[in-house]
Amino acid sequence: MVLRLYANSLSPFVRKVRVVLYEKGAAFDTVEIERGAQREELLRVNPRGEVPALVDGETVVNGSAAICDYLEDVLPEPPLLPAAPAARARCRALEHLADTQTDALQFLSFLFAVRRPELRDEEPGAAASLSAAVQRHFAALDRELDGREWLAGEFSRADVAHLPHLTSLVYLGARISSGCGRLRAWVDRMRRRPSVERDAAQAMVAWERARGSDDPFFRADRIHWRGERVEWAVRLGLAAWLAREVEAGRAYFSCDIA
Ligand SMILES: N[C@@H](CCC(=O)N[C@@H](CS)C(=O)NCC(=O)O)C(=O)O
Repeated sequence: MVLRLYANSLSPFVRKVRVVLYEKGAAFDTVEIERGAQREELLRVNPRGEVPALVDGETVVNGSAAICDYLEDVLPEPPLLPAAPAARARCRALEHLADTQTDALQFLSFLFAVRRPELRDEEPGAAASLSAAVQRHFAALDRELDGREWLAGEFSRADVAHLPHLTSLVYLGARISSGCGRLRAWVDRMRRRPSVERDAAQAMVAWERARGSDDPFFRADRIHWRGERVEWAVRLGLAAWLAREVEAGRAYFSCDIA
C-alpha cells in the first residue's frame, strides 16, 4: 500500500512529515494542495482544512505529530524517536516546542514580511518585539544544543520539526548571531542531510509557484490562526488589529467540532 500525503510544500508541518518519510525511505505519493479551490478536496480528508494529512488505505491520520507517530509504528527503521525514556520525553517536548512556539514566531515573521507587509509601518513596536523574541528563541535553542550534536542527543524528530521553521526565519531575514555557534553548526549539519536538501528544493519550487499564483492555498486575505499564533499576536500588542481581522473575515480558525 502506497502512502498518500496531502501536502503544501510551503507548510513547515508538511516539510517535517516529508523529511521523516525521506529519512525512512518510504514509498508515498503526494496530493499537492496549492490552490484555494482545492480546499474542499482537503476538507474531505481533514475537517480542520489543514495540511499535512496522511492516508494509508482506510486509515487517515491528521496533524504532523500524530502522522509521525503513525510512521514510527508502521516504519520503525530508522527510528526517529530515541529509545531511552528520558531522551524520548525530551524529543517529544522539543517537537512540541517547534510545533507551537517556533511555529508562532515563524508564522508572525511571515505575516510581517509577506502577507501583511503594511503592518511593519503600522505596528513598528510589534515588529521590533518580534525580532527580539526570535533572537531570544535562537539563543534558547542554542543552549539546548550545549554538549549535543542533535537536539535530543541522537538525530530525531525534534531536529526535523525545527529545521523548516528555522530556515524560513533565516530566509525571511532573521540572523543567527555568532553568539549562537552551536545552533549555526546544527543548521549546517541539518542542511547537509539528503532528506532535508530534497525537501528544501521542493519548498523553493512551491514558493516560486505560490508567488505567481492567482489562487494560492495560503491566501493573504484569509489567514489561518490558532493557539500560540494568537497568543503571540496578543503578546506583541496586536490584539486590537487581530480583532479587526476577525471582524472583516480575514482570519480563519480550524475547528475539530462543527
Ligand atoms: N497541528 C497541525 C498544524 C498544521 C497546520 O497549521 N497547517 C497549516 C499550514 S502550516 C494549514 O494547513 N493551514 C490551513 C490554511 O492556512 O488555510 C500539524 O501539526 O500538522
